[in-house]
Amino acid sequence: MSDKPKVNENSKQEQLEQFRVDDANKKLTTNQGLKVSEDGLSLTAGERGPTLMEDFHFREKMTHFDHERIPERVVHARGSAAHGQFEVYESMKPFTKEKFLQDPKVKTPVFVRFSTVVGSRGSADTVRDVRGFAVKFFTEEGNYDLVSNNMPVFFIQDGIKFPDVVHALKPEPHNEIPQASGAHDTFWDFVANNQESAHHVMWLMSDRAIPRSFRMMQGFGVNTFRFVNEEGKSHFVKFHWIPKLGVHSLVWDEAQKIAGKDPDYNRRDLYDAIEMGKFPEYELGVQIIEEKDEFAFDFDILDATKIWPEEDVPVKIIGKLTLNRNVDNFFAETEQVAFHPGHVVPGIDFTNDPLLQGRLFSYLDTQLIRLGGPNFHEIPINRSVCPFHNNQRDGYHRQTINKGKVTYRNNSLAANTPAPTREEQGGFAHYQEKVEGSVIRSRSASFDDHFSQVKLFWNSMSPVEKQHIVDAFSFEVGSVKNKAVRQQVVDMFANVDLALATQIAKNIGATLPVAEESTITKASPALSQANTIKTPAGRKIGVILQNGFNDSEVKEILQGLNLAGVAYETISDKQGVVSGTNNIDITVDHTFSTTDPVLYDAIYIVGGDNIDNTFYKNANYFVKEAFKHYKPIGATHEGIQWLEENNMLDSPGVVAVDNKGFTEKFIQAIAEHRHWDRKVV
Ligand code: HDE
Repeated sequence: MSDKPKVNENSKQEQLEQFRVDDANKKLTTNQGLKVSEDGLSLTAGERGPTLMEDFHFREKMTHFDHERIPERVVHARGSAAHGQFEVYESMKPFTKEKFLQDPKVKTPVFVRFSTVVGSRGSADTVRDVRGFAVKFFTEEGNYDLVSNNMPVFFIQDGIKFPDVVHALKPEPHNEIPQASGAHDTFWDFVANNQESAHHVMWLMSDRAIPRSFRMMQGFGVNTFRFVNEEGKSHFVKFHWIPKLGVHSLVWDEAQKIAGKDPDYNRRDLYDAIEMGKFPEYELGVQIIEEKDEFAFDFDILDATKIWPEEDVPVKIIGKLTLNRNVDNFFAETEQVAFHPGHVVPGIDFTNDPLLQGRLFSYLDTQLIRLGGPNFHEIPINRSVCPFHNNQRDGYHRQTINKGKVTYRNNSLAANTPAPTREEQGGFAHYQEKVEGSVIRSRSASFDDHFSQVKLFWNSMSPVEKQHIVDAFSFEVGSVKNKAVRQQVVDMFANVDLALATQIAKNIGATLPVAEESTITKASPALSQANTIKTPAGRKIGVILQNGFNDSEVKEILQGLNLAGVAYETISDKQGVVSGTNNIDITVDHTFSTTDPVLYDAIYIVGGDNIDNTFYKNANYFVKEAFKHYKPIGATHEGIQWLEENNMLDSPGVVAVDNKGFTEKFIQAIAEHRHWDRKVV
């Protein structure tokens, strides 16, 4: 590889291309390249005799299989990833010298992995949990990892408590129950005894914890970083990813059902969207605080349990991330990718945020055990697109064949190379922050307020969001067996809002809390999903139809939906095709038994002229579930009659008209996502 890299959006794909292998239509060989004459019978002494040791093909095949698994990630084990690119809208030169943030013409290749945190690799996608949003930028100066979550705060303030919170949250150790859920004693015991967790817990009880799609959730860098410019001037910075499709969630009943009906719901959604060419997009936003304003806020800007309210520190949109290619091999790419907040490039640096400092140790360490040694940077997905040279050698699975005999510095045999690069010439040099202090295990009092911003969050929620939070607490804390823990949680959240805590107490049979009402009235509208982007694009609807449907009308409606970016699947009682009144055939994607209403954002009920009782009953189930989950329902012809029978016709989000205006009205209803003002009994 040349030492003068030219990175463009294809650089990573070109690099990966040399590692991609297509085994189809090839001869079967051993790993040594030997062609094999038989693959289904082991070598035995006689037709009914024992297997022989010399069967190297059997031994190689079985041994490789026996070693297929690697340890799953200790957290964020379940994930899905995609390739893409990042472009900056305008030069960020005044703030940072990061090369990939200078020139709008530069498209930087990226690899992004989304994840849940608590569950094992095979757990369901739609559990109540934080979502990871880790982005690896392959820049010309090396890899930069922005390892984010879909919630802007964290449970703890200091990295040293991470093993504690994760132990408490993971399935309980004596019986490994429950999987991928915080609804158990140890988690809430941790919460009640670590009150700094209040803010994050509130986010976890909110709709953010059950995102509709990875394409419809925000990402937050959580920790406070630094931008450093050419002049060496530093600004504090927080990162935000904002999805172009808006921020949308499932409802709890739906999330639980999807966990059974399609545990791969979010993974499939991401994969399918990219296969269909509906590339997910997110804008990158930054909040910037000048060094002189470090102490200008009523919270500590280095405290990861705090947000910087957007109304006080505006989010500046600076670029766009597009995911445009699925992985070819899940293990090689998604499983083996190794993120680390310490993978930085010149222009970005750390702060003394004590959570970040803890992370800087953990991520490198965890890769050593998970990926089997110190050479994980050589795994194709992890390789930087610029060259790397140093005196590190050997170790498990080393692939580079370093030439020469000099593996040390200082040396004269290789003219003292590989040589460091001075900062002015592009070498990374840590920001020269002045630090002083006694060696101490103690935290500044500026980290002590654990409730004001939780109240800010609560105040910012819409009535529906508030109700969902109460319901979530009632389910989660209600699942705790230990009554004392339940009571402690109620008393803890009385510090946030008395009405909230009282409602939880009533629902879970705890003693009503006694506390002074918080006096904080401030709200941050940016926190509410009610204020998010509303677009029909990216949604998937189920179309229920049967032979004898009005085909020309349906075709037109489906085309209209397609143009608005809405994907659809057709559902009937049998596989094959359904024929319309003018003999136009439509392929059936699903029968009532291979899909479920919870898997769609909306239902369009068309009907047909051969509706028997079973079809009617199945279709009714789809409509009723969609109705209950506040989803848009569209109906024409027979469909209208069915809605009438169910008393749904005049409800918000139900579009039932036999005329030209249908498509437009239905699209508007779909864009709304959910119709909360609907009366659901
Ligand atoms: Fe992580 N985290 N984390 N984390 N984290 C890991 O690294 C850790 C934190 C996040 O898709 C691990 O490779 C500590 C905050 C994501 O591969 C591990 C602390 C945020 C991913 C680790 C935190 C994150 C991880 C496990 C507190 C949001 C998945 C496997 C000091 C900004 C990356 C691995 C992927 C993964 C440690 C807190 C995000 C153990 C010690 C805050 C998205 O190293």
